[in-house]
Amino acid sequence: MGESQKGLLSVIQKLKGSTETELRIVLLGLDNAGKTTLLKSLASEDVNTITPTQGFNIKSVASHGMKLNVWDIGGQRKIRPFWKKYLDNTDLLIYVIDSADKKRFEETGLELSELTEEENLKGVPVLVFANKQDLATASPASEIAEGLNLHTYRDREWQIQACSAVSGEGVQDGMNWICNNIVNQKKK
Ligand SMILES: Nc1nc2c(ncn2[C@@H]2O[C@H](COP(=O)(O)OP(=O)(O)O)[C@@H](O)[C@H]2O)c(=O)[nH]1
Ligand SMILES: [Mg+2]
Repeated sequence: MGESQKGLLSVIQKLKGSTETELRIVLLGLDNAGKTTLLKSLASEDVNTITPTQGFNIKSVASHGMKLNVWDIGGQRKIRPFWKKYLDNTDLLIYVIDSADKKRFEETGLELSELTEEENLKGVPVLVFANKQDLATASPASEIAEGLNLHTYRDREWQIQACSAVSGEGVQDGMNWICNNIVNQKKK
């Protein structure tokens, strides 16, 4: 895993250098997609849990001008109005998919397309992690991209990255994309 063990967010922080701007990331996906596993490999520092009264848990990492919020979406339509405010001023959406859970591809695709229509996520770049690639039953990232109609997303930068949050494979590549496309853009 190398660098990822130090926490990939701290690597981004270094690359980000002394820029004053805060980088706000939300990490979303259906339950069981692998978000918590991914978060642990990304963040070396303590993860806090916020429990807003509306009854959903947000894992949050904040340090050195970097803020990362993580929670499960799906089955939460009724409480959407409550979590919307946690999407404010988002610089990057990381969307995690269980590549081996074909039964839920349609559901996760719907959630993603609804998310991209949220007012406060307009034009926000999306990094999709096609997670659990270590499983023999995983669909390749290219198939998932097609199923999600990512090629129709013309109003923002997007990238799909095959990965395994468990082995760490591919995670660094996704973070490199963030560094090259988001952090450097923001510096300009
Ligand atoms: N094989 C495999 N299992 C994974 C991977 N990432 C997560 N998991 C497993 O999937 C389950 C759900 O992971 P979790 O991080 O809790 O998902 P969350 O609900 O999105 O936070 C756990 O049993 C993880 O160990 C992966 O890359 N490969
Ligand atoms: Mg979780």
